Amino acid sequence: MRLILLGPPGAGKGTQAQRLVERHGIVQLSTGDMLREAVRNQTPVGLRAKAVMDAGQLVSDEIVIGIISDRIDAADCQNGFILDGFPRTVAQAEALDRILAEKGLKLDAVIELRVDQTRLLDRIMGRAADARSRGEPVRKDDDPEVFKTRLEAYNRDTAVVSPFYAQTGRLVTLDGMAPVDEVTKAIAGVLETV
Ligand code: B4P
Repeated sequence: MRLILLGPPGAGKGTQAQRLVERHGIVQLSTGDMLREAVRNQTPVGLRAKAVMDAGQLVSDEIVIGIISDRIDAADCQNGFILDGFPRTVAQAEALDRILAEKGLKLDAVIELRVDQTRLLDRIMGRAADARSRGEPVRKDDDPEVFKTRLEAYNRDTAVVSPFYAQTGRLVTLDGMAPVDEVTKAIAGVLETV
């Protein structure tokens, strides 16, 4: 199964992707996690991405497309994958179509989690509070001011990705404001039909 989860920052893409990994045993490809790992390991990509991510901006298409293109070739992706946080621009979506076509692969589902923007900041602040209570570091971009920039980047560059898939009849939109278990059930319902 090859699946894309779309939605604004804090929509629950990562939360649902982890549940799908547990249930279906397919790999989660989170560009956010991959970039954070690159930053931690101070790789050349991480060194270029750090300031951009900390400011809540999007990392360049060139970097992110390169990461995904290489990752999809790995052995653990041969039975499928969940893309979480990618594509975030139409250029990334077009590149993904090209990459998959070259490999003779197709997408099974593109699922958008719709959440009112007024609810997103509360979720992100909740994630920061959870991290603090566990004594874990809080993500630099889980800060109210940086979050504003992330939402602006979403509205400017990423919101247009859903219509890109809708045009070709590939988009299913679900209510991402429902409790986590209900969103999981709704996603399972979509996957039964593919
Ligand atoms: P990401 O790591 O993708 O961060 P995110 O948008 O915050 O994640 P998500 O929507 O998965 O939220 P989550 O499930 O955790 O990106 C971080 C940065 O990396 C970007 O700003 C950018 O700089 C860079 N980047 C990544 N991909 C890129 C790309 N393709 N191109 C360019 N740059 C890229 O949920 C958030 C919180 O809500 C959690 O606390 C969760 O418990 C809660 N929650 C989830 N579902 C809920 C529900 N149904 N009800 C109530 N709470 C819920």
